[in-house]
Amino acid sequence: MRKIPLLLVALVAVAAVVVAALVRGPAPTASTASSHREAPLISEDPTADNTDVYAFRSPDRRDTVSIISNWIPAEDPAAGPMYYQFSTGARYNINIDTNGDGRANIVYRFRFRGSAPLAFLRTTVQPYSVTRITNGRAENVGGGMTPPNNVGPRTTPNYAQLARAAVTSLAGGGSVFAGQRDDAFFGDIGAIFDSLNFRRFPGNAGGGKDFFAGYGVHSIALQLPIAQLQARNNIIGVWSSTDRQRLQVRNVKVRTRVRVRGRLVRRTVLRRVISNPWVQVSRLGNPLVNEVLIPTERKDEWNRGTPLDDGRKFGNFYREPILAALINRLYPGVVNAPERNRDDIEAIFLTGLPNLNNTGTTRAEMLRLNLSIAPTAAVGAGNRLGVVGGDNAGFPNGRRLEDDVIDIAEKAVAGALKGNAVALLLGDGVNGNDVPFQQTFPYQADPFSGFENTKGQQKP
Ligand SMILES: [Ca+2]
Ligand SMILES: [Ca+2]
Ligand SMILES: [Ca+2]
Ligand SMILES: [Ca+2]
Repeated sequence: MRKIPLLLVALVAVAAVVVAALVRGPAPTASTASSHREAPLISEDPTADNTDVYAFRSPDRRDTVSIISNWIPAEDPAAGPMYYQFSTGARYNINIDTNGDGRANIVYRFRFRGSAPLAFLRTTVQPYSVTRITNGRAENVGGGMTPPNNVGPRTTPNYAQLARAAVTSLAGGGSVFAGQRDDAFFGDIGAIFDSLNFRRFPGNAGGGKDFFAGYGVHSIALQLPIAQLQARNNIIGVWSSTDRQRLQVRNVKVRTRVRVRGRLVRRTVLRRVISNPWVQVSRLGNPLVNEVLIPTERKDEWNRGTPLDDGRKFGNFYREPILAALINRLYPGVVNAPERNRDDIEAIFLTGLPNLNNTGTTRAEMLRLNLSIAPTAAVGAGNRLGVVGGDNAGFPNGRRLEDDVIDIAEKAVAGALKGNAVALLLGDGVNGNDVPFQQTFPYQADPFSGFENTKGQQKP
């Protein structure tokens, strides 16, 4: 009997190692930024790391909303032979709240299978399934195949055609795409993390270097009929999340009969119970929340939480943003960002803006989109500053690919909506994506090929 505790200790020790391995995932890659590598644990698990979420009314199909969620930060298109792919051990979720209570009414859940290797390359297609969970009721609504990653003209010729062929229909309406894309996010991360440095003053004067130019992401894109969502006041709240399975080993006391010297007697014994519950390891609604509003020691907790936790546990970080204090410390007497009572920041992220996309008094961090506001005529044609620039079809009313959320966030945190004129001069000098977006679903550009290897340059 004395051996059992030792065995259990050994098992728990092994389990702890396995849990650590499961939750941490594969080796880290070099990159940064919107929600790319923003928290300690998730930066060690890139295939589960949500980088950006977009939600906008589709300019070319106005009766639909497009929701795009990206994972795997800063994919170098030339990084073979193990090219990037969705994790087969993760659940990828797109969550939609349709009644403003901060809880998802509709979840689109994606599971991916492994890809068969092509000789020594791993860049063939990945099959996937889509489950739609409506108020807790799950139904399979289809699935498809990712296109391969864009390796180069000899391996993946006619890439645009390969990618287009990967768009498929969902049962009950809507379209879906999953696979590698050019990262639509843009920004001068190198300057920003150098203590909010600027290459040219004032910050919005251009001259920034787009860290993300030439890099890809793995993307899940949905296009859904607006009528199907039945959203209260036509406003939805959107976020994406990733789950992984944890290996849990517990010792449970059980009353049972055991044989002692030939006789059955009642004893309490320890029994090992092994389970594999799903746990959320990453989430993302609005851009830059975990990145700049939540302090580092709380970022992992934030990734495990729900939108309602933002009101309950993190509310002060919205009302007293650490970025405002940082701006004032780095540029004393210049910007004078208001540091307290930031009801404007709270409204943008937690309740929605009055007369635009407010969903009531429940404080929950979601990307809110008022679907009754008409989209711009074409993809990429909106004012990059969105609502701050007088264009209500853009961030923080949903988020379009062209919305310059770094400039908007810097201006907003510095007090643009509170009448601070200096705030309007802030920006990182990168005003748009390095390549044009597509005018049809799934909208983000085809990824650069590994053969092109043009990181930081324009496509030829
Ligand atoms: Ca992230
Ligand atoms: Ca709800
Ligand atoms: Ca890009
Ligand atoms: Ca910018």
